[in-house]
Amino acid sequence: MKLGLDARGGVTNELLDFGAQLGATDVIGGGVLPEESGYWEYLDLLRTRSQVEAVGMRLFAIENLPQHWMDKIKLGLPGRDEQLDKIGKTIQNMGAAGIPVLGYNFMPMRSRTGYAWRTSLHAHARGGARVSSFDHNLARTAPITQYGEISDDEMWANFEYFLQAIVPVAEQAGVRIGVHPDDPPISPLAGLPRILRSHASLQKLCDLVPSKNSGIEFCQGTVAEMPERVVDAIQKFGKQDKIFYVHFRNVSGTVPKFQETFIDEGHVDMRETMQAYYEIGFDGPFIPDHVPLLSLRPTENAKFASEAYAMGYIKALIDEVTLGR
Ligand SMILES: [Mn+2]
Repeated sequence: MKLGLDARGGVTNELLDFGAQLGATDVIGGGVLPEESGYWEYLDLLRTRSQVEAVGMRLFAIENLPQHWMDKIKLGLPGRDEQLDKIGKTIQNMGAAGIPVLGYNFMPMRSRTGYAWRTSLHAHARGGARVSSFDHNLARTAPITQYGEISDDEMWANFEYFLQAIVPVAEQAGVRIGVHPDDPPISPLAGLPRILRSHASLQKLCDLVPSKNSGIEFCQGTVAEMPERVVDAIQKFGKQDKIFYVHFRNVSGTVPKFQETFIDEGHVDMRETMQAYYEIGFDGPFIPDHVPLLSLRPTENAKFASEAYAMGYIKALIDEVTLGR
């Protein structure tokens, strides 16, 4: 089990030094450019890997394809086959460049602040640190989007179409693709279904197009927003080798209403979950996710401090569980 660095916003040398100094060994990267072509070039991917390895870490995964590379696939619109071809090209290029995992999602909407759909960005964790929250009562009146209302069955059919096209490419390229559960795990929102919202739906994904190259980007925070027990999901999917890497964060409450918290103040016992990963033989990286923003200035420094708190906590749990200290 390894400490990972969250470089999803872009791999920079400053961030890599920060991660290496905190003891991270693996990087979850993102922000590979350019985006206009609809796929990533081999050489851009290889250079990102080389940049990470230059500081002694490993580029474990690239997380998230730009939403406009996948929107037609997700919504079943004309033009989806062209998008599928380009995603296949990205996966082939990742394999050639030696990047083993692609993290993606099948969430139909992306807001200005990201895929996680939140009703407030100004909730407070301990001491007034800023976090986001979700209250379904506030979201029930969300206007239907330009895509109208789509059923669960249609969305599953779109997902199956995606997997049938892409999983064989991933197998051929030696790349594993892991999907993030829908955050928040509740459906529909604004008329659009959110299909990966329970342990049963994650199992359905695993069984739909079965492959050792298709699994889960296990966002423990999102799983903790589901009413079921997090430890049960770790055991269930860990034993099937479906957990590719982990977003290790905590929340308070489950759908229909929850808020994000510091790693050590939500409703999930993080020590117990770390023990569960260890016992099922999980060997991948853990990265922080949605860390509460500390009230420091400038905000750029606060972001580093907020990440560092979570990373130190994760490393201490890994050391305690694996080394007994
Ligand atoms: Mn996540």
